[in-house]
Amino acid sequence: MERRMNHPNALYPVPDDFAANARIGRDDYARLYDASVTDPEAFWKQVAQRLDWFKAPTKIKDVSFAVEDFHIRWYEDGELNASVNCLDRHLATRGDKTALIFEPDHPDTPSKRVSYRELHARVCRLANALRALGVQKGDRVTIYLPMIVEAVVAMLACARVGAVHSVVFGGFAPNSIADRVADCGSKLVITADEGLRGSKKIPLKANVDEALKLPGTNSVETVLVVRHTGGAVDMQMPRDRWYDAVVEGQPDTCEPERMNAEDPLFILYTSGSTGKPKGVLHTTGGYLAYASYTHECVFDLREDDVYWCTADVGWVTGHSYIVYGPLANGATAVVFEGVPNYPTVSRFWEVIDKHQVTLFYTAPTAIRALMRDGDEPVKRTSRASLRLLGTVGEPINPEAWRWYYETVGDSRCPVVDTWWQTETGGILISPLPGAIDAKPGSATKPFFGVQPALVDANGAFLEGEAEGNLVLLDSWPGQMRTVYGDHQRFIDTYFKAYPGMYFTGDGCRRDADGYYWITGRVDDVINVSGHRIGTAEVESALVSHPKVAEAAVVGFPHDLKGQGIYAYVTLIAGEASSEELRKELVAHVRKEIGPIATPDHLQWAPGLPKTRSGKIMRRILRKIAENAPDQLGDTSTLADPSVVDSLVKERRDA
Ligand code: 6R9
Repeated sequence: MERRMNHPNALYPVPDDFAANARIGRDDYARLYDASVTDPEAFWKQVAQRLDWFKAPTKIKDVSFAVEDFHIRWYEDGELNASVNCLDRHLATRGDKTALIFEPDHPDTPSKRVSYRELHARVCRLANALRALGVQKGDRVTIYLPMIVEAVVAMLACARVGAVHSVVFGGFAPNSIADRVADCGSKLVITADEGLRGSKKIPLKANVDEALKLPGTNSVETVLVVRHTGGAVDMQMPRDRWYDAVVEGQPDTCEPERMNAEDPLFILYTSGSTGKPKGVLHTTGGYLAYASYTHECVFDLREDDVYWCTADVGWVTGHSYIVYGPLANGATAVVFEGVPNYPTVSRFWEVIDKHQVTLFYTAPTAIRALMRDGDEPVKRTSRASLRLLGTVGEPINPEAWRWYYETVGDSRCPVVDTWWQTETGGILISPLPGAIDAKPGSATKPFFGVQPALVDANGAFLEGEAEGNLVLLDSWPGQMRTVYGDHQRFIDTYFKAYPGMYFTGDGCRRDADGYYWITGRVDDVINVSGHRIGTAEVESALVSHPKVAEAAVVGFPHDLKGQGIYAYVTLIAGEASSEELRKELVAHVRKEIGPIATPDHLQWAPGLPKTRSGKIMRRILRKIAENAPDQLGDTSTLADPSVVDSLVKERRDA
């Protein structure tokens, strides 16, 4: 954290030429923000007009965060279809415009352009095939695909027939797929033979096969398999069907389902501080209006922009800012299958030149990794097409921000540091690039309608310059509506800590200019390279190993990943620690959850620091992991203080 404070007030003003032509200019922000919070009904009614409705909403907002009368409804009498908004309505004016540019893993493989007309036809063919396979409005469909055009087609085809998609990131292991399939009772899974990332093959279909052997997954009737690499897979008949065979011969038009604004659009699983990942549920009208409106304002979208968000569709950023936001806006979006450092560390910048990308949106972890290789791999490319840069997923340290701004953007392009969450559906705190001067490391100011506040541990409001827990005082249309299958958990997780407010789980500082600086999670969620991992998930994976008696997992500062995973493991009596066992346990976690949960450090712990009531004191474990034993704080409530001394000693000697 210290590094962020280097130049706390360095201001990067909006470039004049950018401000002059921006959608939201310098004078607009205060006026529109004011309007959005004084009369939200009128404001969001106006915003809803950007969508095509079968039936326009007359009821705009009906929200109560009070636990006893809890409800969140936006546009509740409106009717629309998300795929119609992303496709059909563009056909008359943008039919031949490129909707997607597919850039494959290897640069020698040809890229492909898909027009709005072609994307519409492909979505309709798959939607017809889904209906023919018995998928109906309200059914759940799991999508486990690489970053290929079919991933976008699959999401929109679900939306067309009113099926609720649940995209599972390709980096998750069979157990994690099975948990997610079982939790929502998916009827159908769409996958591919294999994925490709940096020339490495990912056995997607084999992972699905493993997952569907696990208990709780009987709901799955059909598995559609996209032929992508051509790698060999086992096809289990009649369950498994080739994607190309089922879409073959289907009509290229398809009657869209009429959805109520509050009908579910998708479920996306995300990690919380306790238990299994939660199925975050987003609905149709509010989500789509919010994703498209924020995409237009924050990226200052123009008709001829080429927009590239490097996220994976397995995360919310891919949902809102590769698929729904950009396509609802009729934009041209790049879909990139590969990784930033393959075949070389210039890949991002080469792709920007190749496709003349104007708007580029990536994660701080990628920026930090590429920054390590110096300026030359960037400077040997042109990047003249760029006009705006964005970041998302974790706090960006000012050094990385400045390198991004100066080296990647040649000090020409505004940087938007966008803070938001799976739960929020879209960006909540971010500069508007033509209106708000940037400060490296700050997400700056709230978007329209968003009312952030800081509270202390007791829920008392902190005014002015302050640091505390970040809460939101009122709803916005893109807010999640429930945890799938467990509405009480939704209320308990987000609305109980500070009654009447949404608790984000993030810590935050507000400076004298009213700028917000997100400091990171204050709960037991670790943010590894922008991916959320619950400490409880890693702990339960560890204790599922027969030799492990107990485990405690914390985050610690990591130069590249932002945070790394630090695991303390107590073995069952009689088991001896060894380097081999350490490797085995790390591999076990990868197998149970997936590579993204790989522990960076695993320390043997003869005992864990606990209170007399048996609660593990994570605060102490975090300090030991940080190698800051002088900052352990109060240890007087420990049942056995000597446990700490031995952990500290072992950490120091490691
Ligand atoms: C969109 C996304 C959400 C958590 C969030 C916060 C962190 C995201 C950030 C940021 C600082 C930013 N986070 N963007 N922290 N500055 N610009 O990442 O969703 O995967 O649900 O993660 O990520 O801690 O609470 P998700």
